[in-house]
Amino acid sequence: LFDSVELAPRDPILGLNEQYNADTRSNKVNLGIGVYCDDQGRIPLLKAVRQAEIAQTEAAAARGYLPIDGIPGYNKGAQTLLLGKNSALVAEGRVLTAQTLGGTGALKVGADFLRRLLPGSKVAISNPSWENHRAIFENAGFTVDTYAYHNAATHGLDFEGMLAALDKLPTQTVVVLHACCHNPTGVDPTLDQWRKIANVVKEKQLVPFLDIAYQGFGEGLEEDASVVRLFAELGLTMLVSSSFSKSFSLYGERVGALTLISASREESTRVLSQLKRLIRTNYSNPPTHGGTVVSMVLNTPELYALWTQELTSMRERIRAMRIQLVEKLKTHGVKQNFDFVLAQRGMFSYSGLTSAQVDRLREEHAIYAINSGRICVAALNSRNIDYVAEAIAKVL
Ligand code: PLP
Ligand code: TYF
Repeated sequence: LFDSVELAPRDPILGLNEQYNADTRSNKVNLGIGVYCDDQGRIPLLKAVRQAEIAQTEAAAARGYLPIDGIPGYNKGAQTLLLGKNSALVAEGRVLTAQTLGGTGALKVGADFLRRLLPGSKVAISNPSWENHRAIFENAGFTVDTYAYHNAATHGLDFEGMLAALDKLPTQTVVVLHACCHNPTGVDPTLDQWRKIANVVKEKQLVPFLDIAYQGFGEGLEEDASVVRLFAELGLTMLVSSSFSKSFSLYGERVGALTLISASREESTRVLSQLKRLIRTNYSNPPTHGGTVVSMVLNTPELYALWTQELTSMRERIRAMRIQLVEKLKTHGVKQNFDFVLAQRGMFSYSGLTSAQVDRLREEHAIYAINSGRICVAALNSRNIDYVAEAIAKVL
């Protein structure tokens, strides 16, 4: 039966992670996968999460099936994070949310839904983008093209190129946009640039699919939702995939949400019924644990306050690492200007390192980065940053 099955290529990021885990060198550093580590190099268990988990364990609640679209308080919490406390759209019943298996699950459910709705449409993702974007939409049956995004020469945004590319897309093309903390580059448009992007999306009748996997890691929870709110204010109907994997440090719990903004309450009802049908025939309903924890944190004022403090600490630690990396590269004699690292946001930096330099970092220094030159700044800490800066200086 399985004779003809070919070996599939590994996911470039998860594959590199396996290679890192198998490396026996004691000085190894993993700047590959996008995971936030604290200054001790560990994935933190947030205090707010721990408190919610203790309360949940003490409550010894039964584990019945959740509704197909998940926990109502969770979905409400996800909507509030995106659109704010007093959203008119929410009040009008135009916003619908389903708890999903991570941000990946949200993208997948959204992709399957759109494929049925728009069989003639293509998808456009940024060049470059998170590798899984292409894979998810292709796997759902779409042809995936790219729009210009990163300018390697300036280490910034190719804004003119991006606008021109979006302007050329056929009507009803699905455009995947990173709402903040672009993965892999760390380069985000300014709010003013986003206004122009949103106008093109509206004029050209493109279908925006905003991906927000790092809310709170850019400028703050509210600030990082600005792009979603900007699109919403323009009256655009759209899809949004949220991931709480990073912001709650709950990677393995698969906590995400798919939110759709429709034209009316009545339309929302029809759309949600179709989403539920897709989910039912896929994984039936989401798991209880992570969703319950996130819902408790989002809906309990004290836990919410604690969580936002912890999220702020994570964001500020990454920022401090960016500053130190740039300083230490200078200390180690690097002449190139790395100040662009300070302008990037979120967990990642497109460092400008070549594939050959990344290979040398791994082979000679046990430092793992993505071949594109992407490094995870959130994996730097006070113990490894000198070593990393020195090694980068050596391979440059
Ligand atoms: N979207 C982007 C841009 C990401 O970087 C990630 C990272 O994992 C995801 C979506 C998926 O998130 P999750 O791990 O919650 O599936
Ligand atoms: O980009 C990253 O490193 C994270 C983690 O298939 C990730 O988003 C990477 C690859 C993948 C799933 C998650």
